[in-house]
Amino acid sequence: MRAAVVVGGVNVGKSLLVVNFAAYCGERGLRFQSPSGAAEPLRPWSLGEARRQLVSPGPHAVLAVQGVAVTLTGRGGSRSVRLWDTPGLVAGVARDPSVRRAMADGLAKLAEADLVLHVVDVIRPNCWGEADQAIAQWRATHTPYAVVANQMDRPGAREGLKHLRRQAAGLPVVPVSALTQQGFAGLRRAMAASLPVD
Ligand SMILES: Nc1nc2c(ncn2[C@@H]2O[C@H](COP(=O)(O)OP(=O)(O)OP(=O)(O)O)[C@@H](O)[C@H]2O)c(=O)[nH]1
Ligand SMILES: [Mg+2]
Repeated sequence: MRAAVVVGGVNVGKSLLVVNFAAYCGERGLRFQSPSGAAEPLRPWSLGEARRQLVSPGPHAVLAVQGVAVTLTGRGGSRSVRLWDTPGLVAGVARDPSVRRAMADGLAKLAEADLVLHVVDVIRPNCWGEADQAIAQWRATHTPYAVVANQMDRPGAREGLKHLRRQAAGLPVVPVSALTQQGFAGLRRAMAASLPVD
């Protein structure tokens, strides 16, 4: 199974994207797996439970790297892929040792990605920060890669998207809202174009 690693800054909407995109792909019970392959929890979460456990308005609510399997159906056949949610990355060295360890786990998973989905919050001023530039420089060259411009449902998103496109010039940008699922069809097409059929 291929690995699509969802990465980006703190609180940009990575976890909500993973849960709601899995729902969009037709998944109803989400069984997350750790990088070691252990299923955590043993029973699948409902979509509501997954959102309660993983999505939070505060930073670094979840420090675990965990993935959920989805099937992308489309023209040409279906593709099985595991979507990996990772802890938010910050520029510099985080003070909290558990955050440092979590970021290292996320970077290790990112190094193994078959596809990188780099999530950015378009509403934030300077949404393309130092950590984002570092991720793009490292992973956009040899691996299928897309910037996922999130939070497109919020006021000011169009201007934010224009700014992001200027900052991330030359990189593919897919606008979405992880909350309303707008843009998910385009995201699924971009993912399918980068991954082989089963
Ligand atoms: N309006 C709106 N809110 C969003 C969107 N995506 C995420 N949010 C909200 O933003 C907050 C952070 O979402 P998370 O999915 O927890 O963000 P994250 O990137 O996983 O955060 P960390 O794991 O802490 O780095 C939550 O309150 C979400 O409900 C979006 O597209 N639109
Ligand atoms: Mg998260």
